[in-house]
Amino acid sequence: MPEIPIVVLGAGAVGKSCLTIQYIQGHFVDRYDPTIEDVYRKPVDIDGQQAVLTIVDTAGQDAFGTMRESYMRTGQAFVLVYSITDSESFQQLKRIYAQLRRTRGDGATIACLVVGNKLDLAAQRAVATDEGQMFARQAGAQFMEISAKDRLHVEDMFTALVRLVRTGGQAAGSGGPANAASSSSIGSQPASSSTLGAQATAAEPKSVAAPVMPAPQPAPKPKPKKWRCVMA
Ligand SMILES: Nc1nc2c(ncn2[C@@H]2O[C@H](COP(=O)(O)OP(=O)(O)O)[C@@H](O)[C@H]2O)c(=O)[nH]1
Ligand SMILES: [Mg+2]
Repeated sequence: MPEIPIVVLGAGAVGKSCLTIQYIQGHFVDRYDPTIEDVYRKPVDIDGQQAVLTIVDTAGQDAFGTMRESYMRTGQAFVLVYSITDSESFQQLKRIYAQLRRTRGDGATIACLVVGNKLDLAAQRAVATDEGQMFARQAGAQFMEISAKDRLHVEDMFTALVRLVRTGGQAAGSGGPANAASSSSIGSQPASSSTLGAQATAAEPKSVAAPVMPAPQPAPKPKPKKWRCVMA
């Protein structure tokens, strides 16, 4: 079964752990140790094709450290999260994205979703939907606003990401959920030819299935203090 390594990136306290746990375990955790870096494995069947998602919920104060860069290198798809109630988290996400761009190479297509979390706190909104959308467009990414707390669009988000990977990182038509607060499907950067290679998709390979990343490199992985692998 093809494995899809997904990395959840973003500033601290934007809800990376909550949205990941909500997706994997189906409940909202009010408090979660901000230093824990978890890896979850979840078998999924999306559009009749099976895959195993390996989701890294990144953590730590070392925002631009070696761990993060190593995940940026080996991930196949990225969830770029900010909180709609925290404009600093939006600015920080832009910096994280810039690092991702540098790490993957300027011409490379990156399968990523820009996600504004905490939509249930819209009354405390500090980042306008338009701003998130504009950033996503510049990044060639799809955009969604979600609530990890209310499980709003959490499932849709991972489904959209898997579809993005299967179409080679290009946003496929109007693939986003119909009722998402907003979703733009852009992503028209050409796949760099050097990234073309074998992507382990299930049966019925579509005509264009340009993989999104070079083969994972055997980066030395210093283990964070707390690290667990959780089977869904
Ligand atoms: N209201 C609301 N709070 C959230 C949501 N997602 C996360 N939180 C809260 O935000 C804080 C940080 O969440 P966490 O997942 O630990 O953030 P992380 O550091 O990005 O992993 C916690 O207090 C959560 O309860 C959400 O969708 N809505
Ligand atoms: Mg966390």
